[in-house]
Amino acid sequence: MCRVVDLRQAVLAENDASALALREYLAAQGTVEVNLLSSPGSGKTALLEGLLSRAVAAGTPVAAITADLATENDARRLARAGAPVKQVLTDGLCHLEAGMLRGHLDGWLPRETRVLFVENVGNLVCPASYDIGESLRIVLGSVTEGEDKPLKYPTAFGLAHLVVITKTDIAGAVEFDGPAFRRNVQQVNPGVPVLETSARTGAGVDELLAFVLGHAAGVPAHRPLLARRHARHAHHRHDDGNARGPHADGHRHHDPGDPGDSHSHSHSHSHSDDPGHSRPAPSAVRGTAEAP
Ligand SMILES: Nc1nc2c(ncn2[C@@H]2O[C@H](COP(=O)(O)OP(=O)(O)OP(=O)(O)O)[C@@H](O)[C@H]2O)c(=O)[nH]1
Ligand SMILES: [Mg+2]
Repeated sequence: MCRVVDLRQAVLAENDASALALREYLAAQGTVEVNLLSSPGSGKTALLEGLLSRAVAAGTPVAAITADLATENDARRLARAGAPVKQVLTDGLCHLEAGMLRGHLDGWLPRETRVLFVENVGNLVCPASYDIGESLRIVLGSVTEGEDKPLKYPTAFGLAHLVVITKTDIAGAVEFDGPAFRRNVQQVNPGVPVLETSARTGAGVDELLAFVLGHAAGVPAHRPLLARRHARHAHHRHDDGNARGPHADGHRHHDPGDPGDSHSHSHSHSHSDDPGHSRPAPSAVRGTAEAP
């Protein structure tokens, strides 16, 4: 048992190191990565199609990577938007890892890309523990999945910077209880913003894009991540012995060095294997979301 735990920690630590390198690589060229997580069929690709086509129409340089165990279906759908798109096949793996993603970006990702959207493998369990170099993690829950999913998958929903309710056009037909879903989200992730969307009608898609671009605008083109992280570790550091990986205890970590971060240090502790924790200050992101 101990060996299994040790092995898992080693895998996550290796991934964290790759995520740190990837984040720095992206930061150096001014690209912000957005990780989209949800269970299969929640509407990641449909929503991403809407986001990409709006961004392309506005002249914003965006790109997308979509990961699946099999088929290139999603890449074909996304390519219709006119942005650079790449399909990653994970060879049976139920999540993306930072090193794997990096290998697909090298030589492909256009340098001018401002936002790189990454559609993770449809799964609410495995991908939740893997930092893939993102600065914004968006977790989707569709109205057809039930209001209790945030409680059943607290790691996934608990580590989101933004939760998006999808397929609201059919909420009535499935008697989706929005307030209950929102309560459950807040239980595992207090204060996280929640947006409602429908890829079918387009409702909420402009707001979602504005949220993402508002976040990107707050991330400088080049961030001296290592220097900041070392300073933070000198400030507070301990090893909580968590065998479940980064953020698996459901807390979010905001980055005191991020621009717009004017609120006090609100989380209770930090991990010693911190590379996944350069995510934006939730309050800074929230402020963007609530802007009219
Ligand atoms: N009514 C309705 N259907 C939707 C909406 N978004 C997606 N769908 C449908 O839901 C199904 C799954 O959508 P996808 O976009 O493929 O979902 P996904 O999360 O990308 O799925 P995986 O990549 O397999 O995990 C498709 O049949 C879509 O047409 C929506 O806003 N409203
Ligand atoms: Mg998809």
